[in-house]
Formats: sequence, C-alpha cells, structure tokens
Amino acid sequence: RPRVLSGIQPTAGSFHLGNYLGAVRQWVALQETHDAFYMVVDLHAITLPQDPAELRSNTRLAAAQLLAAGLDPERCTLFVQSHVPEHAQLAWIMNCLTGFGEASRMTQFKDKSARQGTERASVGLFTYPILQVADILLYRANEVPVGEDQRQHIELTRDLAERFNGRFGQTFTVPAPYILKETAKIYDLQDPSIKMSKSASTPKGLINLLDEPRATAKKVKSAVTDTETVIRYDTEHKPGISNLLTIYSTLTGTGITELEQKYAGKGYGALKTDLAEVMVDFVTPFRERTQQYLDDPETLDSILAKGAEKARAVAAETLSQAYDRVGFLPAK
Ligand code: AQP
Repeated sequence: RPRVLSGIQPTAGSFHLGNYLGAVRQWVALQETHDAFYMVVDLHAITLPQDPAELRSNTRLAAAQLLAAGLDPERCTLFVQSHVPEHAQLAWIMNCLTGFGEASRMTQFKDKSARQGTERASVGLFTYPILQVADILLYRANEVPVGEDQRQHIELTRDLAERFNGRFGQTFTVPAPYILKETAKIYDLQDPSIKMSKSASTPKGLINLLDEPRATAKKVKSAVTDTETVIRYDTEHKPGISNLLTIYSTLTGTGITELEQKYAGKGYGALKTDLAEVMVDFVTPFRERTQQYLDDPETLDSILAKGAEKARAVAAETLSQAYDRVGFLPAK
C-alpha cells in the first residue's frame, strides 16, 4: 500500500470547514486505500504564542474531531507530533540543508509574519515549512493530502528529499501532493476572494464545525454572493455562488451540474436555505461525536499512545538511517 501522511494544527479549537473539505475529508477516504499516518501538529502550533493549558486541551480536541470526522485508529495511525521526538531531530538536519533565501520565499511565512509584524515573528515560524519537510520524509510518504495553501511546502519537501538523496545517497521517498481540485481552496463566506482561514477570516466568513448549528446556518444564509440572480458555477465572475456550490456538492455528493439544474429559475435564497440545512445536518452529529470522545479522555489518550508507538517505530528507523548517512558517530 502506498503511504500518506498529513497533519493539522490544534491551535484554533474547532476545525473550520476549509480544514475539513480541503484535507480531513480526504484523510478519511485514504485510510481505506493507503497506509495512512495522521497527526496533530502541536510543534507547529507553538510557532505562534500559545497558552499551555489551552494547547493541551486543544490537542485532545483536535484528535477528538479527527475521530469524529471518521478516522479509525484500526485503519490509520493517529498520533500527536510531539510524542515522536524524531520530527524535531530530522528537522534540524533539514534546516541545515535549506538555503536562507529558499526558506524566505515561502508565501505562508510572508503572510503570517506580516500579520504579526515581521520583527516579532518567531524563527520557528520561519523554519516551520522545514519541520513539515521532516514530518513527511520521516514516514517516506508517497502522497500528502492537503489544501492548496500547502502546495509550496510539498514542493520544498520534494526539493530537500532530492537534495539529501543526491548528497548522501538514496534515503527519502520524494512525495507528491494530493490536492483535490474541487476542494483545494474553500473561500471565506464574506469575502470569496480569500481562503477561509482561522486567522484571516472574519467570524461571519468562517464556519467553525463546533459552533452552534443555528449560528452556522445563519452564516450560510448571509454569505456574500453577487448582484445577479442566476445560480451558475463560475469561479471568476461568481466566486461566492461557486464556493457555496462546491460546499453543497461535496457535503451531499451531488454533482455541480445537477445542482445548477436543481436551482435553475430559483433565487439565491433557496440555495442558501437548503445549504444551511445540509450544514446543520453535517455539523450536528459531528459535534456530538466529538463530545463523546472528549468525555472519555482515557480512551482518547490510549488511541494516541498506540498511534505514537506505531509512528515512532517508522520514524526512528528513518532517522537512524539519516543520521548514519550524514556522518554522525553512532552512540554506543
Ligand atoms: N480554506 C481552505 N480550503 C482548503 N483547505 C484548507 N486548509 C486550511 N484552510 C483551507 C487545509 O487544512 C489543513 C490543516 O491546515 P492547518 O493545520 O494549517 O490548519 P489551520 O492553521 O487551522 O488552517 P488555516 O485556517 O489556514 O490557518 P491560518 O489562518 O493560520 O493560515 C491543511 O492541509 C490546509 O491546507
């Protein structure tokens, strides 16, 4: 079986709809066909300041949401990044192989550091794509299911895998991005020119899966569209409607063309009312399942402990090979 690896940050508390449709939904599908490793990336979370108690509870909350979304610990390896110290260890080697200019070109860093003020942004935020490189290479993943915003980081991973292999001998698998075109980028409901994101979206533009279902319905109903009335998928001229159609289509499994036909001659209000209902039907059981996992922290922790053990077995082997190739003297 080919291997996949991906991760999600525990920082926001609730996952948002972009996280789910862009990434987590694919993770659930891929556990059936791939040897799948998924992690809650708490090391990445501290690239921005975190309250320790909140970070801990958000890490459990992220794992609970992944299980609620359909990850099955019998079918995939689910773990917390900091439980596998090899991530930080391989990241150091990768840091030393990356050019400063190369790292400076990462657009996510530019965006996130600009929001914080470049002087205040941590060096961790700067090197976070390189930690991501280590995350992926440690598992020799063939594919990495992520949203479009991560494409550049997968490119960097490919470059560094090839660089390491070229310099020290074949060690790492060169991974490919696994990005589904339809859901690669879910847009903000209030500003469909920007991606839905926990840090850049306004509260009304961001659908948090754990919010009150009624609040979510309200956000769908007040989504920004355009001044026409026709319901047509056209990302250039009708980004708001196209975004709603994408969400509707993915959550219900109905084709976009079918939806266009269904709403021919109907107004935006009808589409929004129906989509609001679809959303409520989706988030209500999701919230309940998440709560069930949170109510049983012992089970949750034991799933994560088993996951870490499985992940570590793979990561330790890769790291020891990388250490050897680099020329580190083995510890006796
Ligand atoms: N709007 C989106 N559309 C499609 N995919 C998305 N992802 C995030 N936003 C969208 C994908 O979700 C996965 C987890 O990303 P993350 O750990 O970076 O989560 P996040 O920090 O909560 O994502 P945000 O909201 O995008 O954070 P900020 O605002 O900090 O940049 C990834 O695979 C990502 O592609």
